[in-house]
Amino acid sequence: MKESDVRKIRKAMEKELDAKRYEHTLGVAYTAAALAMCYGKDRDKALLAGLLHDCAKCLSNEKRISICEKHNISINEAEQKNPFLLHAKVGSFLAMQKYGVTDQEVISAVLWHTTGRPDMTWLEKIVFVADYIEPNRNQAPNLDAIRKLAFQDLDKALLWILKDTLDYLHAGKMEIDRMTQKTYEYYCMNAEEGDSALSADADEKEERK
Ligand code: DGI
Ligand code: FE
Ligand code: FE
Repeated sequence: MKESDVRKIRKAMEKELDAKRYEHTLGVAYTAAALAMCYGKDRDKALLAGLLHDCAKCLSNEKRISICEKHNISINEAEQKNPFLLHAKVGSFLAMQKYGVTDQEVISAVLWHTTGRPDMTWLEKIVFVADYIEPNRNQAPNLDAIRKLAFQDLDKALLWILKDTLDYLHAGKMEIDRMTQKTYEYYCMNAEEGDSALSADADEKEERK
């Protein structure tokens, strides 16, 4: 996407979102770009995905549901009970249809930014993490530690965010989307495998002595 197109999308977001959501959006875009730089990835893609990730956040639930119905976008049980969750699906649809994005990686990063999914792409992870740690955020627990971790070990930061999010949802007795739970389980297993790989390494070293 050309620089002028990105500028247009930023202007469109400024119009489409309320002031606070726009500030958050810029925070996510720049944080995602910084993470991309840190991990040697495409910072323009990260910036664009960050800019668009909440593009459907300031629509009414009625509007989100009507967009889904009109375009045959399925609504799951959790989304039915909490239509705000639909801002991710509807956002990815609008990124394509309204904002002219053709890059599947960007579209997918918008789609999965709220629940995550197992085996996320680098861009999905970066947007998911940036959404949680961008500088305007101040509510979540462990933010200082997670912010630091994000630039050291992206998968570990992801796991902490999923864990803290699920704790928060359980505490508030909120409906949990199956995908949020599945993502958490996947990255838990992933971390355990990583740890056992590490301890296997250590055993091997021990044997070689
Ligand atoms: O749109 P944002 O507020 O920037 O961030 P987001 O899209 O990650 O949404 C954050 C909220 O979504 C946060 O309060 C946790 C909530 N959330 C994440 N997974 C689930 C969920 N809420 C419900 N009810 N169920 C989920 O599975
Ligand atoms: Fe969001
Ligand atoms: Fe967001």
